[in-house]
Amino acid sequence: MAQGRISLIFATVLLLGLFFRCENVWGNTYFVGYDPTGWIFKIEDWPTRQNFKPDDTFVFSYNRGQHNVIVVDKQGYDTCKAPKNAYIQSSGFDYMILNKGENYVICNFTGHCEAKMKMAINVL
Ligand SMILES: *[C@@H]1O[C@H](CO)[C@@H](O)[C@H](O)[C@H]1NC(C)=O
Ligand SMILES: [Cu+2]
Repeated sequence: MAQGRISLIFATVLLLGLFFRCENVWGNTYFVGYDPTGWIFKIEDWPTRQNFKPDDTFVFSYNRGQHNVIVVDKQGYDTCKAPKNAYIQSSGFDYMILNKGENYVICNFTGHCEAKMKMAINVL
C-alpha cells in the first residue's frame, strides 16, 4: 500500500520531469534504452555512451509481464542472479535512482540477463 503510493508519487514526478525536460532535485530523468525499444535484450552497451550523475533517474519502460527490473550488486550482475530478498519491480514502468559509483540492474526472466538484458553504470 505505502509502496504503491510512493510509486504513484514517483511516477507523477517523473512524468513532470520528462515533460519539462528539467533537472529536478533528483537529477535528470532518462528513459532507458534505444528509442523506442525501452528495457530490452542487448541493452548492455546503452549506458556507456552517456555521463550520468548521482541522483539521476532511469525509467524502465516495457511490456508488463515480459520483463522485470532488479537492482543488484556486482555478483548479481555477473551471475545474473538476484538475491532471495531482492526488490523486484514488474509494473512495466519502473525506475531506479543512480548512486555514485557502480550501479547494476538486471532482468531475471529466464535467459534474459544472459542475453544482455542487464546494465552496469559507473557514476562518477
Ligand atoms: C528472479 O529472482 C527472484 C528473487 O531472487 C527469484 O525468486 C526468481 O525465481 C528469479 N526468477 C528466475 C526466473 O530465476
Ligand atoms: Cu527481460
